[in-house]
Amino acid sequence: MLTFFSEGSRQRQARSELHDGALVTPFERPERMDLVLAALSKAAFEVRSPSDYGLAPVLAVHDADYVAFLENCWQAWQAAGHAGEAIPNIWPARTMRGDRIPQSVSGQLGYYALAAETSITEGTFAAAMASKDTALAATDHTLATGEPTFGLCRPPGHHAAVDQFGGYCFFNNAAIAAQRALDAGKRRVAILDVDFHHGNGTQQIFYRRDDVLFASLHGDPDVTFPYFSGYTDETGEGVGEGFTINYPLPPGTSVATWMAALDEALAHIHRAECELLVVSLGVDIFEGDPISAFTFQHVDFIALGQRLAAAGLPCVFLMEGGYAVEDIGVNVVNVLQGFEEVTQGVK
Ligand code: OKP
Ligand code: ZN
Repeated sequence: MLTFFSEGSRQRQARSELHDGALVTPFERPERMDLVLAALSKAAFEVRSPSDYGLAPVLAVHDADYVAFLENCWQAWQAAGHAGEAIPNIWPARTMRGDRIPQSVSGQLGYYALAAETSITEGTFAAAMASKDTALAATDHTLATGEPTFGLCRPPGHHAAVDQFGGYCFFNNAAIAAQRALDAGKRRVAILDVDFHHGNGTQQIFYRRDDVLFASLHGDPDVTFPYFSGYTDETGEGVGEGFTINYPLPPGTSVATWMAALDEALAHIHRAECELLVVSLGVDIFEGDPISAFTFQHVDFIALGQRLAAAGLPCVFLMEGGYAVEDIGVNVVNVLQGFEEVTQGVK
């Protein structure tokens, strides 16, 4: 399967993630990409660089003030004389005002962040730009050829909302891709999010729309990040009612139960007459993932790819999470090869 990857993704070199009450080396680290690239190369996948699509496709789903904040944050943080990486520590919480965007970068970080684990650093904006270019190039290739395509996006995107970053995400690559397909003439796009964590950002961007169906299988937010999104009663609003569907599953959920939920999600997508499938491909559903709690083995990722292919839609895979660093390459390749086995009739 043709893959797109931008070397620009390496420009995010964050040192700090707030985890378990300590600043640790981020789980979302550049080595993840090298391991996926090595596995792709071993499987003889062709990897191409995306072109530069500029900011217009980003502004089609994100607010301009948010994008400007991300672009300027690191410089403002340094100008303010802070020693470490830019990390929020105050929010417009429920008992305070949410209608003010403070002048100070510290206040702005709280306004535009949805969580505290994700720092902003020198190359963060550039890497986010590279990541959305990867998503757009992959989408364009599928739109032009009908062939499945893999976008090795990094940083990931599914937690990024219209005007908020967090959960390692800055620009919502899947949302940018889906909007691109609509702008190219597709009438309805499905985004299927199989990452362990709920894609709250993707859901929020399309919550009141019926041209993008968002379906997600994830750890029950009652006990799992992002805690405040991903429950079954979130089904969309207005014309978007019925175009969001969530399958929260308890930690330790068996692969058989997970696959049954996947089949329900695919049936829902089928009924909605979608013309393109964008898969938010998080492989943190792997049993060995250090920050997740599902039970996928290597071989189960092949079955996942096969089931996705059975949906019979043109398909764009976009990388989201996956942190069991040694294993993410094989897990990603297994999904893509499982998919190709079905679409190409290869065994
Ligand atoms: C990003 B993606 C562990 C708790 C979770 C943030 C997880 C972000 C996941 N300290 N912290 O969905 O894979
Ligand atoms: Zn995840």
